Amino acid sequence: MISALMLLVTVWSMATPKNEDGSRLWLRLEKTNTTATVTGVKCTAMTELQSYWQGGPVLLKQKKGMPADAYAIKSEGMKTVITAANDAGLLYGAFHLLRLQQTGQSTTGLDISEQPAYDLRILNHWDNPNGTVERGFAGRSIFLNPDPERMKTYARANASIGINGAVLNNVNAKPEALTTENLQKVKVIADQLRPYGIRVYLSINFASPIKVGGLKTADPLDADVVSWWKDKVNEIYKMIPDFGGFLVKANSEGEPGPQDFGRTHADGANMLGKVLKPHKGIVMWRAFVYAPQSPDRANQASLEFMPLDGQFADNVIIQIKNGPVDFQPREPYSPLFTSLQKTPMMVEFQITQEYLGAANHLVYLAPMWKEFFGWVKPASLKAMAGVANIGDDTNWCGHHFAQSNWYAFGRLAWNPNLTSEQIAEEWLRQTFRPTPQPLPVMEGSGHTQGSELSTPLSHREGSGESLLLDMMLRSREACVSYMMPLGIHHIFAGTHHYGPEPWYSPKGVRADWTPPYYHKADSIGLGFDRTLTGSANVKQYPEELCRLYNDINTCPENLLAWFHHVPWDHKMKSGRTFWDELCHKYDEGVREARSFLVVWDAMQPYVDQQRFDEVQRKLRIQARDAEWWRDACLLYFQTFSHRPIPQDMEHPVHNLDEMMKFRIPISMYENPDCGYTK
Ligand code: GCV
Repeated sequence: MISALMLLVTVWSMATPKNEDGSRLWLRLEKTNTTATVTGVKCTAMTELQSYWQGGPVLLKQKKGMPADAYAIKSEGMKTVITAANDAGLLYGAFHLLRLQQTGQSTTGLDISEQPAYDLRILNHWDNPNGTVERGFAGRSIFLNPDPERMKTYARANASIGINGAVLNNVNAKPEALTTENLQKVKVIADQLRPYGIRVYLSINFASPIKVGGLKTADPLDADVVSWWKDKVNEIYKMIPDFGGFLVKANSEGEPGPQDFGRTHADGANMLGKVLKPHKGIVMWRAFVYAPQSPDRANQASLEFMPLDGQFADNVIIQIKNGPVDFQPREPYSPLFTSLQKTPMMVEFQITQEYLGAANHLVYLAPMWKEFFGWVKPASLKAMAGVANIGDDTNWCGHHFAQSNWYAFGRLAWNPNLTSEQIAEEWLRQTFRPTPQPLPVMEGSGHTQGSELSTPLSHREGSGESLLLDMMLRSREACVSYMMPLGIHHIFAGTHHYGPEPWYSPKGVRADWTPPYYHKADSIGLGFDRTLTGSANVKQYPEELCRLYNDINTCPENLLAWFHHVPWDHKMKSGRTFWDELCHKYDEGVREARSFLVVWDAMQPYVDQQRFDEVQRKLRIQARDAEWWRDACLLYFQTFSHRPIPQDMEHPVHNLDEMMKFRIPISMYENPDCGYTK
């Protein structure tokens, strides 16, 4: 280990970097002293390049007929020509060029053409009118009193990775989102974001005609209701001519919807689609629905939406979470993605780490999103949405490394074929390397896939950058291992979802909001039987996958307890019993989390002190939390398995009864200071 860590000393920067607070995100190019020569179309691309470009002259050219937002960058002698059909395309081209400069790549001999995979690359902010952010772990809403400088950085950061839309408020939408007073605030933000190609959208409360308009009903087929929405939409477009449209959470978790009036999701969505259509607005209608009485929550969305396939208007897109339950550390894909045939769909990823350690754990999410794209063809989707992890914390995301998830989301929405490695490497170089230093040679480490946890990170060789890269790539799998390996899911603390509470089951709480509903631990085994003889959820998948998942001997082991009630003595591929394997997985996760700390500690000379200290503090919390997760889950499940913890692993160091009494006094709007520290 020592030799590996010493190696990095030789390759990463030697100068001690100045303290940084993370407020500049990955946009750390210094303004140039002399204005760069940029000619052609006068737009934001020009001002960006004039301020930050250090190379030769650049010409910005408009070319009709190119796809919207696409661009070409070509070197012509000393000059670089960026061509695009619209200002946004030129801006994306400019940021591409700046990225090359910032990551130390060649900026000559260029012949690049890029086109986004999706027209709509959108952040969903879950911000409330009082400034709280649901599942937000980085402070309060940036939109409450939008500071122009901060808005500009937000807009630049988004544009630099191709994000072109922002839903400004929580899907649990307060009706006041649509009051004239609020719309005036939205207009101010829209004006600030427009120069960077970002359109604003709003989440709406389906009962707004009653709550804001004073009508007696919000029935989507009622003429007065339709006319109220028409007037409201006209009012919005008068203020914000390029307003993007509405995001709707309807008949879900207590939110109102068309079913309250005996209508379907299609009736509700199409009514809104129709009033937005003349303005070119769209409706993003969420498929996140589940009923308390359902024996399997994972079945619910397909049951409600499949009968409506083909009934949605052409400016309605069904927004579906990547998995069938709820942003768990690992889920299979939501079967709606392969079942809906005649309905435009978009995926909703969660960038904020509601279920992945909030802003305390370093978990790089690109591997999780790439896993989804291994199941669902990118081309089968119309758009990509990500629940933002942004707040008014100085470093925007609460954890310096959480910025990489915002970055990765944007890059994947632009090009889902990029690899997790490519994106992490780009981000690391821009975020931690001082410029314009040459990049270190990447050698020796041989990048791993996220699932290969066999060689501890702290025993691997490589440059500082490659060790950090490896750490990022392993972090999601590590998190799955120490939180809920082998297909276990939703065993989180009741309300804030931070730590483990597999036992949480208070009287009166909906069963599907308690962990025992999902893990079903008993003397026989552990896991949710979703086979054909269980909830039959496997049947919602294409035949081949159905067969694969249905058989306990062919089901991928990392989804075993998702699809099966696995007997404690079930033989795993490793030769171990399921119980022993579970114990080892948890322990492997703990060891991984500890190794991140070792790697980071070795970075001290090469990272500025402030960010070094802040990340180190978080990694310590993560390592302790990993231990807490392992101990709580294994000791609790042991009360069902009645089997010993294997001798060849570290044994729990905490007491179950004490962990069961432990509470973190936080709401769903806060990041915990730490987890269990006893
Ligand atoms: C915005 C989960 C979260 C809720 C969230 C909901 C949703 O249930 O815990 O905070 O509400 O998903 O995505 O609508």
